[in-house]
Amino acid sequence: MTNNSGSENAKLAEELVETLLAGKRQAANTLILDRVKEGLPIQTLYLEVFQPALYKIGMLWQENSITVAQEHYCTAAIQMIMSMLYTRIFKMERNGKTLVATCVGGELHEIGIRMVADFFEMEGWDTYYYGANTPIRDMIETIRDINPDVIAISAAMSFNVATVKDLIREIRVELGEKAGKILVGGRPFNISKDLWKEVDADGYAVDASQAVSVAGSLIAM
Ligand code: B12
Repeated sequence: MTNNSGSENAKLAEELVETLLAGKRQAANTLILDRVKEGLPIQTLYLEVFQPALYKIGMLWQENSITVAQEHYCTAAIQMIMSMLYTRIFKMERNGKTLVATCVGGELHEIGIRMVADFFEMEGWDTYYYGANTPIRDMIETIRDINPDVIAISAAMSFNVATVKDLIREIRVELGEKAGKILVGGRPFNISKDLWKEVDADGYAVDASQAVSVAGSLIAM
């Protein structure tokens, strides 16, 4: 199994962005799937290729070098390529642990929490991924039904941090001790390192890889 070096992965991320900005999503698909067939681990692909590629796209968009339409095209294409990987992601042996993963209501950035859910899935967890913009009421009912070991909550926009806090408060009020451990993450939590404590979470992780290890320590406590 080959595991590309950091610089090779950075080059691949750049090539992916260039290919997508040239409007060639089929070529981008081949570029990535070929590397995966050659042995590039999906975890490395996510964190060292897709994540930096998306951050780059965000920067280009922020500085008006690309249009909103180009950003949407690139984002949709990366999600399409991610979808091609599930036959590999779902193959792992189960470990009996369950994760619920969601964005809060109003939060439309869903790829980060999707990566988090996929990392847990690849470690053998049964994952329930709800994506963007999930209302508090529905999440409470879902968590009650599923009774997960860990609840992963994501916000990319700082204006959604208050909703993270509301959701956690409701989980604690309604489910008390029975609620699983609550992990938060996303851009505002990466910028302000103690913010997770202010929203009354049990833990925080900087990325999808660290999320799995922090969850492991939380449920061992
Ligand atoms: C794609 C994108 C969108 C898409 C999202 C589509 C989708 N289906 O997800 C759309 C077009 C909807 C969008 C909308 C907006 N966006 Co936007 N978007 C992005 C972009 C380019 C990529 C996001 C992404 O997928 N990143 C890659 C993932 C993998 O990274 P990540 O989210 O950080 O996740 C990792 C970690 O944070 C962590 N993590 C994340 N969640 C969790 C949860 C837990 C529990 C744990 C442990 C860890 C964890 O693990 C993840 C994997 O390692 C970013 C650029 C950026 N820097 O991210 C801008 C960005 C986030 N957006 C931005 C903005 C401004 C907006 C809008 C306000 C634009 C507008 N004017 O409408 C809206 C807000 C929408 C809303 N209400 O949520 C800004 C935010 C700036 C700021 N100061 O906060 C950014 C940074 C772009 C920029 N440089 O200006 N956006």
